[in-house]
Amino acid sequence: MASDQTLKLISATPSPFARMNRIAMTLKGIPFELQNEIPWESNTQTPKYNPLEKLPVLLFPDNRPPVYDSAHIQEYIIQKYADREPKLLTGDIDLDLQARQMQVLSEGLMDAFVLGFFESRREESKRSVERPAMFDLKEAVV
Ligand SMILES: N[C@@H](CCC(=O)N[C@@H](CS)C(=O)NCC(=O)O)C(=O)O
Repeated sequence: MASDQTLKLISATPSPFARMNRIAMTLKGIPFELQNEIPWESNTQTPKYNPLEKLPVLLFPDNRPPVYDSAHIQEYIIQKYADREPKLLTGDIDLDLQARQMQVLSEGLMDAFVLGFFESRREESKRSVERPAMFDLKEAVV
């Protein structure tokens, strides 16, 4: 149940970035309120909190500056709630380096996928003729 003390996550249901933070907060049992948005619609709140106008954004109940970018939010969750299981990282710097490497790679792939998704939805005449074939989702999905 949301209260004035609850963290709020600006999210979109299909967003793979927000999903990582939602899973982490849910696994750790951190109470939070979801504010679902469609980030490219005119009523999105993201420009108020993130100059890059992207979600997810984590909002604090005491009006501290919000945190944006899923990786930073994830790092905050892991460190702030380090005493809660599951730990999500091991505390071993070399093992955690591998986990973070995988995270960076996944985010890079998701960035490319999201950009490709928007490119594939543009009017045919406006789409880049040099776009990689993987950006044609019909081909990529099949
Ligand atoms: N690097 C960012 C990427 C976030 C991202 O691309 N979010 C998408 C939704 S899945 C978005 O808000 N796009 C809005 C836009 O590009 O205008 C992160 O990890 O938080």
